[in-house]
Amino acid sequence: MALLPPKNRLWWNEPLHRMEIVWITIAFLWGIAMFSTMIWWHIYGEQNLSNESYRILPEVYAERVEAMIEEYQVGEDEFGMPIVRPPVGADVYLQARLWDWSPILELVEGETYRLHISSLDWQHGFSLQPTNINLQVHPGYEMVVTLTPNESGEFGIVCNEFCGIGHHLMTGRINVLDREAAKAAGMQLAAGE
Ligand SMILES: [Cu+2]
Repeated sequence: MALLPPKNRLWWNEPLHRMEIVWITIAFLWGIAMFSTMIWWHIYGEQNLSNESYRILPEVYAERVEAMIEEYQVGEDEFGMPIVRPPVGADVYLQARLWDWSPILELVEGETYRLHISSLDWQHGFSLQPTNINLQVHPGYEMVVTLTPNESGEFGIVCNEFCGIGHHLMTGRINVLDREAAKAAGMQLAAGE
């Protein structure tokens, strides 16, 4: 009867039943195996990003985004969102806020960038489609991802962290130029052919 305390109060002095020690051993080894899988998958799964994160004030982050837009803007889309073409290898800044991703970055296939992502106001979720790269984006912290686009085209960004009434409208874009187009546009490329 479980309502009353057991007769023998010092249950930890009781010898373990063989079956019990077998199950404890199995559970322990399984736990170790599952834990090792996380490390193994991080290295060989090619899925988890090795990103860095730093503290930054939203105002300071906004200034860096503004400065980059001012320096490298090449146009704007039909909604007035600036299109920015930073030099290859640069630190590039993407800003999340209620409810847009700013600016539209134009990167070059095969070139490596440090992509900074942060939020000015609230928690958002960076989800790059169709490659399915996902990051949580918080105000006060910037995520830095070292990224080398391996195919050209237009990539969509959606917010995948519910952030209010305009959440479903919170989309953005990264354009990846192919190397020929970038050269034709007069860009200086760094990576070898
Ligand atoms: Cu959002």
